[in-house]
Amino acid sequence: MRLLWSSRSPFARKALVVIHELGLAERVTLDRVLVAANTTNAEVMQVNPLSQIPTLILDDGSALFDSPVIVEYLDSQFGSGALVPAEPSRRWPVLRLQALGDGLMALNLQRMGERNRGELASQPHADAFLAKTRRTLDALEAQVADLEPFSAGSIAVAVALAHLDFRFADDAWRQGRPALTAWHATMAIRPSMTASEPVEIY
Ligand SMILES: N[C@@H](CCC(=O)N[C@@H](CS)C(=O)NCC(=O)O)C(=O)O
Repeated sequence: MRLLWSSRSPFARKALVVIHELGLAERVTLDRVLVAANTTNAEVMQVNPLSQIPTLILDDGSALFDSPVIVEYLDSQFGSGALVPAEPSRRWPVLRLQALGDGLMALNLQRMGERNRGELASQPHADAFLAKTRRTLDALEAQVADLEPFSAGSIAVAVALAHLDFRFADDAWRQGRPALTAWHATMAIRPSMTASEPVEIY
């Protein structure tokens, strides 16, 4: 399998963490690609018309995206189904948590986009993105018990928090959120997380 990926993409990191957790690192080739919201990548678009990463190319040449689809595919094919449980009482909380983590990552990317617009940046957008980020962090602090057991949801949240450190260290998201801070510290030392640290190469 091939993963179209970048070391600075949080969504791609989510897929990569799952690849490591499932012991698949030897079976997946990482293909570094450059994507951005304000351009297109012809190579990526051949298999994913959205020009987004992560995109997983299977051995038969077909492609899977986006990250929740890749995570569930890998877990169902190569894992025990524990990351995305089938049983409804576990499944919906996990998917909801994954949506929260993914949403936080998306907010980070939107904030970066706004920051990069320089003088054209919209203050209302920047303010709203930040307010949504803070509210999401407070919600996670209040429901930190729901981050266990380990799942696609907890992976998404851990990666999103690490991406905040990577791109918005000045936010100091740990301040006033001791439970989330302690939980993230235990996640950050997992081998799958240390093997996939973000790096500022595309
Ligand atoms: N919902 C998608 C979001 C993926 C996404 O936004 N990836 C970013 C990189 S972190 C990307 O491909 N951006 C380029 C673009 O949107 O054109 C997922 O979960 O995989």
